[in-house]
Amino acid sequence: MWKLKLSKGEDDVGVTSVNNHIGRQYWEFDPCGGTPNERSQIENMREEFTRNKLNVKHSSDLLMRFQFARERQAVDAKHDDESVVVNALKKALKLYSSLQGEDGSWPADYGGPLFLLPGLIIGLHVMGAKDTVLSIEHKREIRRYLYNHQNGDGGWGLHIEGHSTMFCTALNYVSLRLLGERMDDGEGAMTKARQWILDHGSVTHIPTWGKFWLSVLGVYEWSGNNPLPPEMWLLPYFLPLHPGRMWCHTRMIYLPMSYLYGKRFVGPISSVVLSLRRELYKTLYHQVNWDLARNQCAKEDLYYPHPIIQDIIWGGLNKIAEPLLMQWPLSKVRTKALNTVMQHIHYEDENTRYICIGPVSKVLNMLCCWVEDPKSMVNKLHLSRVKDYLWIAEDGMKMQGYNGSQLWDAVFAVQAISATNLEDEYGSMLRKAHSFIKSSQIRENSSGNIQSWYRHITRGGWPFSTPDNGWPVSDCTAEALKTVLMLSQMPYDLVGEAIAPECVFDAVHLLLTLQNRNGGYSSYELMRSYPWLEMLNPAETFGDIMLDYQYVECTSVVVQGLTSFMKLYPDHKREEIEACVCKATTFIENTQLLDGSWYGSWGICYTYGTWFGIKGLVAAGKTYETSHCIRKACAFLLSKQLLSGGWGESYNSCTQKTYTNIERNKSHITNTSWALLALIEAQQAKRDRKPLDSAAKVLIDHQMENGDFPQQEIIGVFNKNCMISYSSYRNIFPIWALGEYLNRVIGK
Ligand code: LAN
Repeated sequence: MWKLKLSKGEDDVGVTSVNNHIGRQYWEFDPCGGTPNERSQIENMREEFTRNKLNVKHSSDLLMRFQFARERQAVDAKHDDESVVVNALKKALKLYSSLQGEDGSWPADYGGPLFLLPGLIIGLHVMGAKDTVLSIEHKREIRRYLYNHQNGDGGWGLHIEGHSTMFCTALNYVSLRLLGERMDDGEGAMTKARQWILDHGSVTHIPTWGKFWLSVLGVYEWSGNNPLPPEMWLLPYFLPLHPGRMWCHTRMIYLPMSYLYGKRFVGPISSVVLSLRRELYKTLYHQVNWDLARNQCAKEDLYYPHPIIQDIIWGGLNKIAEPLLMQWPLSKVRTKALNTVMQHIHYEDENTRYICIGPVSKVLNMLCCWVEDPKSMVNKLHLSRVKDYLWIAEDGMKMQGYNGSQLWDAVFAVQAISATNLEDEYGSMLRKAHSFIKSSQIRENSSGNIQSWYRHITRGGWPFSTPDNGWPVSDCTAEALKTVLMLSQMPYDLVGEAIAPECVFDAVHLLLTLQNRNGGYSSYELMRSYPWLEMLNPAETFGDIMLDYQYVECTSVVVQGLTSFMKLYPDHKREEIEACVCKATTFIENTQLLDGSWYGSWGICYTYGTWFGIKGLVAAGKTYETSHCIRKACAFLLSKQLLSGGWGESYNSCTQKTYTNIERNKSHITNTSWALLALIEAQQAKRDRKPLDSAAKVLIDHQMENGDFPQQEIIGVFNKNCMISYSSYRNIFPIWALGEYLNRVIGK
């Protein structure tokens, strides 16, 4: 049976951690684990998922929840004469406390995208490490996952709820082949997938990231790729297109990509590779027109079509620069560039303890290290961190979008629990979470002269996952700051020792250095270049990837964090903080859209953005009476309330940039909670309580017997077009919203 391991690291010899692995989560297979009855219960969950796979795409994280339920006492709801809301909350808190790990975090599934596993499988296959890292059980669960998320038409979407794309269909088909599946399975899944690929123009029409992976594997030619010159890293920093100025995720992905491209690296040509060359094309492999294929892309994948200027630039680089750089004497420049790139890769690996900033760069860096030196010790360290990205639920084993969402979920959870005002009963949850949050802060800057590695300071920041990841995020830092300050005001007996003031000051310092000139906050770093750089975004499937743009979410949370800090430490950097908050508030006001909403970039979508918009303005001291922005925002939210009393926003809102309801006007508990929280914050109760009452009723009606809430449609997003799971939100946000409702609406 699969078992989730929390905060463990002793098995991985040589793997280091800055906080003794607190918050690390990974799955291990124990052949003797569980009773036969338990194993058959899990099998039933899996069968149930597969039976329903075309209707419900989102798994409910049942394996983790099953394990925790087994380890804790069974939860039975208390029925007494307390009000319905208090009862619902107590049940919800009790259930959620049973889902908290010993380390104080709430482990949860952070899957959703379907382009991540293929990178890992291709990478491990090329390195010859597939069988070392993936046991038979891993492979079985990965196959289960891939089949479970195949669409009815035979293809795979960019994420679990998306329409079929060439990118994910071709890469997942290839993954299944590398995992030993046969090409021809009659009328089966593989045949259908291959038919989908051939019907949509074959893999010559896969987007650039797909072309890249297939080239590494040896089933596509490098000449069919647009250039990714590593020499970019040798350019002077003042140029706006220097990679050091790009969004850190894009930079850290194009870094290893440029290494493999610069080397034209191709993995070993095996029989399955040769067979794939026949399976994936409509013509013979040696007859493919690679130059034409460079710019081909299936329409299903085309979210961000290339502007003409890109075709001109890539064409020029491809025809003129590349041939020169591959030959003496300019090949010396190439060698130098490749060396520089490799140094940056090692720097990132060491400073993230081989986790790397994200799932794509993790696999690419690992592959580059292996290409550089297959015998190096570094390979082992990289392989030990692969499991940090793998998660298993009833739909099978997936690769997550990050090494978890540990810190982010914990800070929201603490705020949700506190909002209920029932902490006396659930104080132990807060105490454990408190210590978890304190030990997740990043205590040091990255090594060496950080500027030469294009790194911002990191000391005092909080990451999205664990401090071993080493990359603080502005809103994670501010959300954590707010949370530890709130906890520091609570009784020691209830929540334990308050955070040390130096740690708080470091966080504030970091936040002050992260403000952009016009007041807004980006995700990880300052916005280092100009928006026109987006014209050079080569990834057809993702929007807004070139720069670390400014976001209402990040800006709002910083305003909230700094204003709560000022209340407790009125003398510390007072003027600086006031100026910062003032500029940030203006940024929030200026980015409100005409209809009164804000576009949320990391949650779906206008309900999420508007919740942050309102919260930020309220934290800055604005009210419904004094701010027309808040008035407009309330009117916007009320206009989107469904007849049922809830809100339910489809992920099409993010891609299409217009508010769209989920099909059949279904309400979604997370959207409903965000809207309810926003309206309460804007003191809707003083004006008209009815919309709040009906929203609260929707939440309560959705609650299940055991206090849990159902997993509904996917609720997170990135780069406009890819959705991602936040599996704790189904508990956190109904608790938070009902808690506020209890204390600020009913209690009034
Ligand atoms: C995340 C996850 C967390 C998220 C929030 C903190 C919620 C947000 O408020 C700021 C941005 C951030 C940190 C974020 C950025 C983009 C990430 C890292 C992700 C959505 C998780 C996965 C995604 C990453 C870019 C995936 C790799 C793929 C690419 C297309 C570049």
